[in-house]
This record gives sequence, structure tokens and C-alpha cells, in this order.
Amino acid sequence: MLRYLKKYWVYCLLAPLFMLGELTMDLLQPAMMATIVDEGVLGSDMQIIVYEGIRMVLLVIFGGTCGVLCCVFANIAAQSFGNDVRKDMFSHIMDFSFEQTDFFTTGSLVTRITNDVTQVEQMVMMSVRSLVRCVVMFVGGIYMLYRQAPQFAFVAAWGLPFITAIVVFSLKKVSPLYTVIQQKLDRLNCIMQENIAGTRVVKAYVKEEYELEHFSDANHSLCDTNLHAQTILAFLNPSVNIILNLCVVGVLYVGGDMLRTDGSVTPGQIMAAITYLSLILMRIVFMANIFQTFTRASASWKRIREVLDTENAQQSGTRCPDEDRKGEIEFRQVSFAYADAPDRPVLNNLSFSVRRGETLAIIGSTGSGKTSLVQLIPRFYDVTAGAVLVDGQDVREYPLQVLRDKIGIVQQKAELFSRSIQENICWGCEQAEESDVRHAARIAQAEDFIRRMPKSYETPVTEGGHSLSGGQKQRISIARAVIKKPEILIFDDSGSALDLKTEARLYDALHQEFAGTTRIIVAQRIASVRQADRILVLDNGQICACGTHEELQESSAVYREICRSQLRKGAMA
Ligand code: TTP
Ligand code: MG
Repeated sequence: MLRYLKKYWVYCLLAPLFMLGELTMDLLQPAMMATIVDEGVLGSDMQIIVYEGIRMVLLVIFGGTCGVLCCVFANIAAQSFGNDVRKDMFSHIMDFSFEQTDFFTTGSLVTRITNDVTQVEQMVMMSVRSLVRCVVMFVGGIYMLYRQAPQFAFVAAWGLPFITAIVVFSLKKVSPLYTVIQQKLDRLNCIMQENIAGTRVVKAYVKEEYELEHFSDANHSLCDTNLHAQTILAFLNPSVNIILNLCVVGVLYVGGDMLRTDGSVTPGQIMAAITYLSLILMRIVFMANIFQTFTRASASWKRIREVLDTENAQQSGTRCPDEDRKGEIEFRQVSFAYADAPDRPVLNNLSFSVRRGETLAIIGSTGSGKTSLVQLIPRFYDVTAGAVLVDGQDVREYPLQVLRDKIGIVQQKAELFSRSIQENICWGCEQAEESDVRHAARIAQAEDFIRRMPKSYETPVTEGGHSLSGGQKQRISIARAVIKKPEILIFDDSGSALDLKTEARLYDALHQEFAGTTRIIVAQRIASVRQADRILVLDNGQICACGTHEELQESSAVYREICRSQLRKGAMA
């Protein structure tokens, strides 16, 4: 944490310094008021009233200014700290592998980067503002109490351990609950996010009540834990008050005795001692509040550290490939299983290669592993056995950016950002000119519909791309990939929402413009794959056949069955 605060040490120092200025006002003002009353009002000395009055107003202005500056500097330190932590976390999360993002879950990552950082921000704020105030008041109070009479300090010394014990006990009970609270908040965020993003599905199935119940359960659970923590803390103040009042009785008893026997204290001193005693003991309660914030922040900081300390599981390699080999892909005895089911391989001992400029289509029943296969090429996941080679080099040896720059992938689910269509296409290549965007849109068969949009390329895309049809989203995603002019183009079922005519035009355009580019086309429809140089038939994570459309019709029963089923449905072109 100090690493983040170091940058703002000046503000962390200035805030408590100005706090001391504010404290001085707090401590001196009652004394000045006493002088005004005793000598000015009771002694009928108007000059003292005016003189001390002006001094007091100046002191209040000074104290107020110090208070404002303390607040400003404490805020600068805390907000800047939070800003840096959030930025670092976001950059870490962006670097996470898919598996790591799946492990943390989106809801939890959102809670960590928002709520958890806010908790720690508050702690920083409290540390530089209130902690100093508390400590100074506490130490100052003890000193002043001792000055009234050492015996009074002795009475306070009896009360202190009890109050400390109560505070420690409460905090110990409450601190594990804070971790639970944050976890429950994760869960709540997750439900909220799923339901807001999937609101169309919820409404389509009229599941509002059901989801509300689901949400309410999580909400109640969070509320219960919060209540539990607050109930424990609710005992704190009354318990301290009891001890405080016992101490007050002690001071009255000791003071009364001293007054009666040798007159070594005055009634005013006894009154002052009671005021200081309350000041000291109440500071402990205040400190307990600060420690409570600390405990909560420390639970949050642990969760933040989990994100910050998680290095990307996929170490980027350093070797750059042979320059004269571009667009070659080879799968060498590749097996792959997802981390959450390591015993259930999704791909089994696959070996095949794709030449530069070749179009390889992959077809297979749903769940056969097509998406998993293509995701291994840009190294979204690492193989569990074997190796994936791009241009003769294992993808694990590549610097990730070099590898991914070579590849343009259009994912099965088109993901767009809530920016303009132009920006969404340019996203694939920052340096792209307007003419490049138009050209990419033309290849992706998107230009016609974009031009018909109210603001053409400047039309904003709403969150999640809901303002566009499935096929339109797919075509913008395709344009985003082709604008990169990659060496390898991967389409994961990216024409599924296009009509056959548009899809055919898309493949023709790709054939003309990207003749030298290696293309991998995952598709469900025979019509989408029959023009490919080779078709790989995947069945249950294994290659069951590979060849041209004609060859496969001869040799592969699975392929023939796919053809037959589509012919029956009249889906074949
Ligand atoms: P996919 O590789 O997604 O199968 P597919 O692309 O052939 O299917 P579709 O035609 O429907 O797009 O999934 C293969 C198996 O891997 C399947 O059992 C689901 C599982 N899987 C995961 O466990 N996690 C993942 O992130 C993905 C993508 C798949
Ligand atoms: Mg798929």
C-alpha cells in the first residue's frame, strides 16, 4: 500500500499538519472564551472583550482555513491513491488470461475495483485526517488530566484496559465478517449484472419474479451479515459509556475525598478532570471506529492484492518468428481441457496443418470443440498437451502481442463497444484511415446497411450492440477483423446470422482481397464450408475426417450425415 501512497507523501504530511492547526483552534478557543467571560463580561472590561474577540475570530479563521486545507490534502491523497489502485487493477485485469477472468468472476472483479477500493480510500482518508486528531487529543487529554491531579490519571488508568479489551474483542468478532460481506457483495453484483445484461431473456420468459427472488435471497444474506456486524458494534458505545461513568464516579470519589481532607484540588479541577476523562475515553471509541474502518479496509486490501498479485498465467514469450513464413498453422498432437474440468478433455490428440493462403473450414456438431480449437491459435488458452505452431514456432514462445497482431479473429458471439460504428471498426487498427474503414465494411458486406443508418458510420452502437441485428453485429465484427489485414483470419461461426447470399458474397470478397491470407472458417452449414480448400470434420474433440467437399462426401460418414440432415431441412445452397 505504501508503494501507492509514496507518490503522495507531501499531501499525507500536509493534511495532518494542517489538522494540528485546526486542533490548536479547538484547544485554545475555550480558554479564550473563558478569559472573555471572566475578565471581560464579569470584570466589565470592554477592551478585553474587543481585543480577545478579534483574536478569537482570527483564530477561528486560521483554524477553519487549516481545516479546509487538511480536508483538501487528505482528499487529494486518498482519491489519487484510489485512482492509481483502480488503474493498476484494471490494467492487471485486462492482462488476465481467460481462465483467470473465469476464476475471479466478473461480479467479483467489479466489486473489487469499485467497492473494495472505496473502502481502502476511506481508510487512507481517515489515517491522514482523523487518526492524528485522535492521537493528539488522547495524549493531550491524559497530560491535562495528569496536570489537574495525578490521582485522576490513576483512575483513568483503571478504566483504560477494560475499554481497550472491549474494543479489541468487538473488532476481533467483526473483522472476519467484513470478508464475508465483500464476498456476498460479489454475489449480488454478479446476479445484478447477469440480470441487467440478460434483461431481454428474463422478460421473454417472464422470469422477473423468479429473478427478483434470487436477487432478494442474495440481498437478504448480505443484509443479515451486515446486521450481524453492526449488532456487535452496537454494544461498543454503551459498554464504553458504562466504564466511562464508573471512572467519572471514581474521579468524583477521589476528588471529593481530596477536597475534604487536604483541599489539594478545587471543584473546578474536578470538573475539568471529568471533561478530560470523557475526552480520553471517548477518543478510544473514536479510535475503535477508525480501527473498524481499518479492519474493513484490510479485508478489502487483501482482495485487491489478490488481483494485483495475480500475474498473467500465460507468460509472454520473447522469440520472434521467422520473417519469411507467414500464416502457417500446425496443431501437433494437441489435447486440451478447461481448468474447471481437467479430467474432461475437450480436444483429443489433434494433428493437422494449414498452409499459407489456404482456407480451412471446420465443421462439427455443437459442442464438438470448434471454438475451443480456434481459441488455441491466438493463445486465449494454453494446450494441455502437444503444441500449436504458428509460422513454425510454438505460440507459447511468441510475445503475446506479436502473435495476436498476426491474427484477426471474429468470435462466435459478436461483442461491440458502445461507441460509433466507425470507432468499432477502427478498433481493430488504430491507424486506419476513413477509406480503410469503408473498404473493410465493403468486404464485410456491411457498407449498405451502415449507409442506411441515420448517421451512417457515426451512428452510435448502444450497450451490448442491442441497436443492431445479429447479422449486422457479425458484419461489423468481421470488418473490425479484416481492417487489421492480418496474416491469419479466423471466423468462428461468424456468418451464422447472415443469409446465404450475403455470406457467399462475403466469402467471395475475402477470397479476392485476402488471397494470401490463411483463413479458418468455423461453420455449421455445409453451404458455408463447401468452397474451402479443405474441410476438417470434428466430432467429440477428435478429427474424424479431413478433405475437400467432394472427398468427404465419398469418405466420411459423419460428413455425409451432416449433408443429408441439411438437405432434408433444405438448408443447403
Ligand atoms: P466449444 O468448443 O464451444 O464447442 P463448439 O464451438 O463446437 O460448439 P458450438 O457449435 O455450439 O459453438 O465447446 C466444447 C466443450 O467445451 C463444451 O462441452 C463446452 C466446453 N467449454 C467450456 O467448458 N468452457 C468454454 O469457455 C468453452 C468455449 C467451452
Ligand atoms: Mg463454437
